[in-house]
Amino acid sequence: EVSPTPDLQRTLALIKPDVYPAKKEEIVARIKQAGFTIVKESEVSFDKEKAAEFYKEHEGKGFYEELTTWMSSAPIYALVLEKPAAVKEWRNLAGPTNSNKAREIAPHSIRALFGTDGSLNAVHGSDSPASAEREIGVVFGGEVAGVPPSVLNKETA
Ligand code: RTP
Ligand code: MG
Repeated sequence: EVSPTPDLQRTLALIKPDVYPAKKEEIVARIKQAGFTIVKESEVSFDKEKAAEFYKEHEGKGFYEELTTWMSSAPIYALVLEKPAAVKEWRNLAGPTNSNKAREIAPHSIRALFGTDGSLNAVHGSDSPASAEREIGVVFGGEVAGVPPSVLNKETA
């Protein structure tokens, strides 16, 4: 039998050092208001090596050194979010990468409301289901990554 929510997904959200902890409660409230289930959440601290692993897709880009230094400079807040189409839905709620552009074209987005510019932009969101699985594994370990158990159970029942 087909699952009632066949596109149920998980994604990784990070509340970045520019707004953590000051804006954490306001951002989490918006996440809940948008209908995401928070599967797991925790303050985490990246060391430089962990930040480099997390952002390895950007290795060699101009902003990579600054980004990994910044993301390992202070604690952040990580959340595994679950919802149908969670990857796309969380990126929509976060808004465009550059907070100044976000204020122009998505003024209610989290980056528009809480971010500063193209680098200091308040939150992270995985860019695909495969990225979400990898990133959740980097941050929380393998047990939270992958297909939600409820979906697996329905499909294999
Ligand atoms: P994110 O991964 O953080 O959800 O954001 P994104 O997909 O919209 O952006 P991405 O291209 O993956 O870049 C990752 C993060 O690197 C910083 N960045 N700085 N100064 C710059 O030109 C620049 N470009 C990107 C941002 O913090 C961005 O979120
Ligand atoms: Mg990205």
